[in-house]
Amino acid sequence: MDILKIDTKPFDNQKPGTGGLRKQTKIFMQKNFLENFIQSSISVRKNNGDKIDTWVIGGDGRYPGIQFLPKIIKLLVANGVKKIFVVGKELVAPTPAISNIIRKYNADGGFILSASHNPGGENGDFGIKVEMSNGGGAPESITNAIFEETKKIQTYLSLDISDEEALSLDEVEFLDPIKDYADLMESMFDFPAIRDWFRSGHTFRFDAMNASTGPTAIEIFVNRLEAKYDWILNAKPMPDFGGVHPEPNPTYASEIYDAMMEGVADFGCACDGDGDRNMILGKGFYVIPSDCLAVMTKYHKLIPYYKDGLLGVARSIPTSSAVDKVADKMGINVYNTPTGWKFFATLLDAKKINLCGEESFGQGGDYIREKDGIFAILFWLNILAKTGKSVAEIVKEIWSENGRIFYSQYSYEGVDKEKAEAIWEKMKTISIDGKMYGKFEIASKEVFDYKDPVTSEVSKAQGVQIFTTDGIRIFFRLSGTGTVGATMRLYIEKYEDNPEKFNLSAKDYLKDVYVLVDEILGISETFGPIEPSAVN
Ligand code: G16
Repeated sequence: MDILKIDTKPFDNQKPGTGGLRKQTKIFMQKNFLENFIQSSISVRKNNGDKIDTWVIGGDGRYPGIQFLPKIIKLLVANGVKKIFVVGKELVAPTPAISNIIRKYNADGGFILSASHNPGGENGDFGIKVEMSNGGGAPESITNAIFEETKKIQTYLSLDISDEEALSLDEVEFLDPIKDYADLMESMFDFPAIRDWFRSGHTFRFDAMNASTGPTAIEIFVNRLEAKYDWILNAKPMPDFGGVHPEPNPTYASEIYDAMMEGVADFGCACDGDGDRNMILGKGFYVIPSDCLAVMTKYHKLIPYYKDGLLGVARSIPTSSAVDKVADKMGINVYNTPTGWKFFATLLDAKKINLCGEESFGQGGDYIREKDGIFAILFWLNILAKTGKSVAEIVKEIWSENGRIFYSQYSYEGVDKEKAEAIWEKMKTISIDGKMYGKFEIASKEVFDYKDPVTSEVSKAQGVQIFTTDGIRIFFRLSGTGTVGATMRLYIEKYEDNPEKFNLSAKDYLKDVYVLVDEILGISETFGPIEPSAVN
């Protein structure tokens, strides 16, 4: 087979964000855009002296992943990769199942063709998650090096064969990851207890949002746990997710959210495009992801996999401190990391933690290095089955034991980039300690820099944190996963110990804080009258 050296020109917009490179699909369709990024990623691993013998390619099935597949195969083989595992029929598999394959087959790395929770299709987004041999996203040292490489790339390698021939190369093996992943889940959770919970008449709904988790959900929930087939909604993966925005939160997963608020089932849940995010719902009750992590921590010993206890837990810094209250009481260490699952990986690898989670609808553990929607759902089913309590009872019990952390995460998506960046720059440098905003006094404001406790790698300016004298915490950062303009993310929390207030909605309880944030950041002043596009 002849190796081709193909001339190309650098693109200046290939900086990976929070979870890989994400762009509008039409940007990815530009000539050589994909090849440049893949070649740059491989070159960085080669230049590091890393082995690149075995590689995994997976994806959430979004357009045009399957068309990109032969191009990636040719590029990898031309660069010396000897074995390529292609995961999932039509390249459809949840990210956690792909992470599992990378680990199981000792691959040296992988590419996941997914823009996660972003909409798909020709007018949606596409992305590439760059995976390491531990089955997790590349750390910043690697993604920064990839970005540098993309700025100077002049050639990429390929093979002088057709796309069809590429798919049948000896180096290529197609794998169905569902059985491996379902077996893994069955080994971790109490499936007989969950089956009994279903058999005793409890009801369930899972919304796959026309994305990658449908077939895996049918195998696990229906075939192995005896849930009814019609409890699995939108289970057929589609390349454009049928036009839905596959993000499991009350704003975008409103079909299941509204049905659960009307009490359609005892337990409801949803996963995002690539199956690493989840939303948890009880009958008429929505569980915020921060509280999910607190619940998992409290009940971890009910899970066979965690019966010997937790080594530690971690949360990203914008996540609420609900888990800290639970973990403190149980004598479990809590680590705070920046946003981005890759920051948990070093703690997991070093066995400092074995459970972690984020406000952005994700939890996971040490068995893989990606967050995992179905894992979180099974965790809940296991808890419901073993305690016999309802979702609302479980969460409210934690509030009455520890006080409730009222929490809200809201976003201004796709706003003017320059204006959003100006607010970010202002917030990093502004000095407001001691300043009054109406009834609120600012106690302190700090820029959050992170030093990885394992590698000592420093990641600067991961957000701005503001505390008021009466205990409000505000966190602000720019999203690293949006593809149009900029997305400003805001996170607010306040601790409350008066049980009479526990049943208030977070939106009502925090209504003055939304106004305070607007004033401190100057959001309306900058953008004019503006409402956040997603409030969770
Ligand atoms: C990715 C990361 C998550 C992170 C999220 C934040 O998730 O893996 O760890 O919390 O991005 O997104 P943003 O920067 O927009 O706030 P995913 O599910 O998009 O791959």
